Amino acid sequence: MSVMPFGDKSLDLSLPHVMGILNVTPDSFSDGGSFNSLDNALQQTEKMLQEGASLIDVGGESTRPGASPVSTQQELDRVLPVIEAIKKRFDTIVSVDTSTAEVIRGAAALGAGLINDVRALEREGALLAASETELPICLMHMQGNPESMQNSPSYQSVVDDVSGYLLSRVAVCEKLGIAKSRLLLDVGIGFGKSLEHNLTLINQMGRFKELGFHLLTGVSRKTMIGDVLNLPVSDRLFGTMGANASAYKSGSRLFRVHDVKPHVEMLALMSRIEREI
Ligand code: 7PM
Repeated sequence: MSVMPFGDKSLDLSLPHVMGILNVTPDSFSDGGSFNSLDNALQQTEKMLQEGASLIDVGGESTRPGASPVSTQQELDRVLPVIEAIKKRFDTIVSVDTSTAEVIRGAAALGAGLINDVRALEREGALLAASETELPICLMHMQGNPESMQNSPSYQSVVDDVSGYLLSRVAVCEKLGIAKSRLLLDVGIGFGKSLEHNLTLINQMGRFKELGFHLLTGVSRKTMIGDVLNLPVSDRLFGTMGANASAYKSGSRLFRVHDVKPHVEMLALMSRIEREI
């Protein structure tokens, strides 16, 4: 048993858990912005919870390669009403996908249970805001910024560079009094990485498990799946599940996905098989 508190709830991270993606951006690349209203957001949330999601990840900033930045006010307006409505209506954990201090504070005040930051709390004020919430934090690696990160990603050794970066962020967090037990790590698939970099990180995910942190994987429908299979975003589910099954075998226990039901079922089998001796 390895129980981690997420605000008013907790999860046993010796078992796999699915985090359902709820994009509240008007330009979300694989849902066409169709959930960009409170009603649609709640309907999508209800469906993902019925399908077995343990958390709902609410994000209002598109971090798509080449995306332009959104203002703090825009992000607050998109994200906070959705978090408030979900916490009012459903008994679940809401994760907030943000790098912005004001959004971190606002989300925590509304009952969010996890801070999920693709910038690993590097933005001005984010570290202090996150530390004061006392919530768990997912630190993700990204090389560069969303506007230009896919132009020419390069590493000396992708595994050593990404793990070195994540450990440096862990150290910064510890300086502010954030306990290691509050931190989750994520290699950041697709964030300033070539296909080979992404494949190596998944192949070597055991190296990240050895660092002694819980791991989150976000590979759902990403370009690397499309590049291997030569398939559009709409046809990347089976490839996504292969990548996530591999990450599970290497110790990842949280899976950020669009397609909840197939992953809940796949992970139930992975987990049961692992328990048999
Ligand atoms: C448009 C393009 C919208 C790309 C969203 C995205 C991750 C994440 C994202 C991840 C963690 C996506 C990305 N990806 N948070 N947020 N890990 N922790 O493909 O891999 O969903 S946003």
